[in-house]
Amino acid sequence: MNELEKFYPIKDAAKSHSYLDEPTYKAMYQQSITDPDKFWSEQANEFLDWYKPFDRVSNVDFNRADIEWFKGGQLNVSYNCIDRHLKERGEQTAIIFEGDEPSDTRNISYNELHEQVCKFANVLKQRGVKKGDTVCIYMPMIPEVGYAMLACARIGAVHSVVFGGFSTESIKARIQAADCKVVITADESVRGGKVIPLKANVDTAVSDCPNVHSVVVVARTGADVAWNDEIDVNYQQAMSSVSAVCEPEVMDAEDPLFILYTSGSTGAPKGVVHTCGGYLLYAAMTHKYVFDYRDGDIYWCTADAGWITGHSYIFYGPLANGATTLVFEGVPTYPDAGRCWDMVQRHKINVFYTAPTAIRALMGIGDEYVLDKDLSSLRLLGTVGEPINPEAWHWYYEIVGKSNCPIVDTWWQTETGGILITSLPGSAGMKPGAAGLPFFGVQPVIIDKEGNEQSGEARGALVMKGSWPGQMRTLYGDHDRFHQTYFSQCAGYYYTGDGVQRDKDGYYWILGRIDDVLNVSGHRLGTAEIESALVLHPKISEAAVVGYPHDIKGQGVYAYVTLMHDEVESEELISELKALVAKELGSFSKPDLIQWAPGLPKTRSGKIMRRILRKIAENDLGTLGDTSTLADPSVVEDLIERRLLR
Ligand code: 6R9
Repeated sequence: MNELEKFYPIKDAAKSHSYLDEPTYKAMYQQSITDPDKFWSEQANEFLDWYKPFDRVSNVDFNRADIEWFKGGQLNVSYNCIDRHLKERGEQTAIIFEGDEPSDTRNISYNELHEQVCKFANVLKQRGVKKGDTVCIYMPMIPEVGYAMLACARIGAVHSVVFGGFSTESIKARIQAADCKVVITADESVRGGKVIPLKANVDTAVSDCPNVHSVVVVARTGADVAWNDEIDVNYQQAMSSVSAVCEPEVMDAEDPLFILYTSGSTGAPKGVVHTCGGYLLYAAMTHKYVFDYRDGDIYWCTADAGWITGHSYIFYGPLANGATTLVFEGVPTYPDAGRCWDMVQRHKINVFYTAPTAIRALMGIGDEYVLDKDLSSLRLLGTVGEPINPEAWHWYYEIVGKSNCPIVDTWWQTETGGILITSLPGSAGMKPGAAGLPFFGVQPVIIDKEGNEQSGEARGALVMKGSWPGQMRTLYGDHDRFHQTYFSQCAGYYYTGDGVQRDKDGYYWILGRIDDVLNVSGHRLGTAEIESALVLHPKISEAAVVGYPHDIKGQGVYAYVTLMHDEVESEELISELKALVAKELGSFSKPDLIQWAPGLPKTRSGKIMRRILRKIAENDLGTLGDTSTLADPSVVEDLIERRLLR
């Protein structure tokens, strides 16, 4: 049967658990489109506590890239995620922490979370951090990363979390771009038994960041690290001497909450800015409805805090809803491939949310690691980050979920703040590989190459009509680039950069990026950044990077490199290039395959024809397409000759 025709109806268990049956979803969706201000005003008052009510629900002009929600309203995000729960659930576990070693686990109650966050906020205040200041967080997945984020939110500082796997160069670039004066880090992080020297990386980075006056260091492993008394602050010591009282700062709904850097198709990473009111509402509301979250659920999202999924669905969404959320330091394959299922069994996880790349990796190792565990606590499974291939979907559904748990395939982006397209578990059946239907207030539109809206079954570029509260507001320090990137491609719409297909039932099937952004293991990598790193090597004159299908990672990184005149090809040079990219960008950006390219296919205006390079990398030579616009069509023959996959 054609995959597009496979359909898994909603099972009774999902129906009876769910908040929303199909008619309720449809009615609410309809209301969210026909009377959005009334709809969102009600939701904002249901989900959040405000110090002062908002004056206006939304004020949006996509032509000018001006987006505001809940203007005039005042609130504090950490108050909404912690303080307001204390009366009813102070002793309830807010965070279950499990370290890299399975024996290292502990529970943090809402009371304890409150104390830690207040103290941490006071430590930051002591170092001079004020409302509006930017703070860089470069941490392992330990509870302190959540304390740090919430402490910033409490005092109105804007955090910029940098993934702990990023290189020294990436941290430096992000500290400088957001002008952070304070960095929060740990001595080391441990993942899968391997140690990453976070503090040493920060030391190297801040040696080029004269504005950084404080580096707060959490002792995770207790390793001996270099210490500079002038700027380094011992977290544990500082926490022991500050007060546990810290009043939350009153913030405007549109004050920035955080910056998160993500890769674009060109140039430097983009500092996506989210604000307090709209973002928190959208994270909380999607967390409740998409995961059918109920009080008492044990919820686990395996993402890292360095990605938007960690922000919205480990910390902000779940904590705003008073949930118990699991923070995991390790990796799914350590000590063995049964780690996740062992954790599900031990912590009685009800909702499990992960990425297709992890599912594929675990599926490849074998069913025995799943089958010997008791997974009966699981009620719902989720995926995010890339399209899930039907084979992995079936494994997840049948072997992990025992054909009893709905799978929510959630499509969204750093820019969207929360989930925009997914089949809500109690209101729509599932199609393996399809993201599904739009969430409330979301109006997906498919446009063709000329920018015309397509109706019914269609294929084209995915854009959004109208705004939703979780939408990003700007790119930090560069509103023109924000306008240019997202609102100039198709006037009046938000341009997602993804290709999509809509089927006869209105389900959306994401086809992947249209631009030059790769999706490697669910991580967004800009080809331009990898190319820039490669040409830093003195022996390389030019580089072009494309993706190719990779069994586990979804996409692998395939680099074509051109040597400087008189330089020679060698295996050593290949290793040097891989190491160079790892140093500049982090190891997951490292090319999987590097092909020598004496010439690259270019148009007469000098644009590299990536379409052709992609086909050669994929060994898909039958459909190279038109090469007539190339300045020198003979380079293509040569590249085909040298291709690495056959
Ligand atoms: C949340 C997140 C965004 C890009 C997005 C798309 C891809 C994410 C997906 C998916 C198919 C899904 N993507 N979820 N593709 N199905 N369920 O991943 O944010 O890191 O910004 O990446 O990821 O291409 O445009 P981000």
